[in-house]
Amino acid sequence: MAAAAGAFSLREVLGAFQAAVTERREVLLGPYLRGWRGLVRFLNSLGAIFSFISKDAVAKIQIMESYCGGERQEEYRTLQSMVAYELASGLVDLQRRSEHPDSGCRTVLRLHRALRWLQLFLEGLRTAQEDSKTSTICTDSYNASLATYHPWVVRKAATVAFCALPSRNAFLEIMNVGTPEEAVVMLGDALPHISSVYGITEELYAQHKLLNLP
Ligand code: 1Q0
Repeated sequence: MAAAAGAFSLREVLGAFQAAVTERREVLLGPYLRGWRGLVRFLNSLGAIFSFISKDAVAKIQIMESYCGGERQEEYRTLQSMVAYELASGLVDLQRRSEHPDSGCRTVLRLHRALRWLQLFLEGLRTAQEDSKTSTICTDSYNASLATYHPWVVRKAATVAFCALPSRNAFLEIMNVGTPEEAVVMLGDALPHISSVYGITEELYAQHKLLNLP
């Protein structure tokens, strides 16, 4: 079944991550944040139990959108220009969150870590057996990525919420890209783009020693 006009389709969301990478391997913040907005919309459609996750994601997206639409918007066109600008201007708290608690660099780092979860989750979803549990795929991906950075209480709440996820086939269907088989194909096409955004960001942050920003 094709997605109805105006209906939510994850194809567009994943397309945003594709559009985020330029030929010069820069990451454009506009499409990057659009991709996140779409993911949050999808998360909200899964139920109120996920709202503590989407609230945090939205707060971070909003911080970034305000930079991207603000006075220094040229500096926030790409991830590369943002890192260069914030570091050169002393706008990043490197040791302790104090004067610049919401720098673009630390805010994107949180989304970047979540993107690793997404990459693992989608890969798990794509390659799992038909009768696999989405909650298991999600928990495994989370434990192998984001969980490292979360305190016990957040890990507990996240794991409880994951139990509310629908079965793998139902999940593939609500992605609204056609049959589960078509969704699997779409995931195979989309994943290299997400991996590319993830890899470029990881390299940039490693280069500037930003991977542990408080
Ligand atoms: C489908 C299930 C979604 C599961 C999402 C997994 C992430 C769990 C994260 C739990 C985070 C809880 C709230 C707060 C955390 C913050 O402390 C933490 C650090 O920030 P800070 O400022 O305190 O240092 N924040 C984060 O780690 C950011 C977390 C952002 C999570 C964004 C998840 C967006 C998910 C979208 C759903 C995608 C569904 C995938 C299907 C796509 C299919 C093509």
